[in-house]
Amino acid sequence: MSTPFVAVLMGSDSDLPIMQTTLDTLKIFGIPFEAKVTSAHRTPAATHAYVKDAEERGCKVFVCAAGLAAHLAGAVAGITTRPVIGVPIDNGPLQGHDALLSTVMMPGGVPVATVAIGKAGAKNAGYLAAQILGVGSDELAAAVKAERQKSAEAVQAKDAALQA
Ligand code: RP5
Repeated sequence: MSTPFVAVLMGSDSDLPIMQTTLDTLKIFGIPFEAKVTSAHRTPAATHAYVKDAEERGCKVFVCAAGLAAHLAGAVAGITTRPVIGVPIDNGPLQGHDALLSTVMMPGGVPVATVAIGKAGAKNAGYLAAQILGVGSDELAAAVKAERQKSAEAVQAKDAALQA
């Protein structure tokens, strides 16, 4: 039986400094992942082949990051019916607004769960993948809840420091 994993695709290695946040988040939850540079525009055939192969090997969720005319998430969503999370990258002259619209404005029936532009979105892509997989895993769902609790406690500690 294949091991379930998350595939994290990025259109260029220039996306990695932001997408490292997704990889780090998946590591926190102990979720196996593959990271791959593949482009909807520059390597379309390789992207298609990877997605089909990853699906067969047990990929349960695809996270796709791209900047500029960001078509990677949409192209992947057209190949697979597994959940696709899109991360718009802010590395161009339009500060990621171009990537946001290119990622989010999918035609009906081919969804991309689009998160925020940049680092917050990259972090949320990891959380969202964990929450999707957590539907079938009590252990993972509990780990997500525990991280949320830690985050709440960090906010409360900052407030307590302010009040002191
Ligand atoms: C997109 O074009 C990539 O995802 C990247 O965000 C952007 C620029 O790519 P490079 O020119 O840095 O390789 O396809």
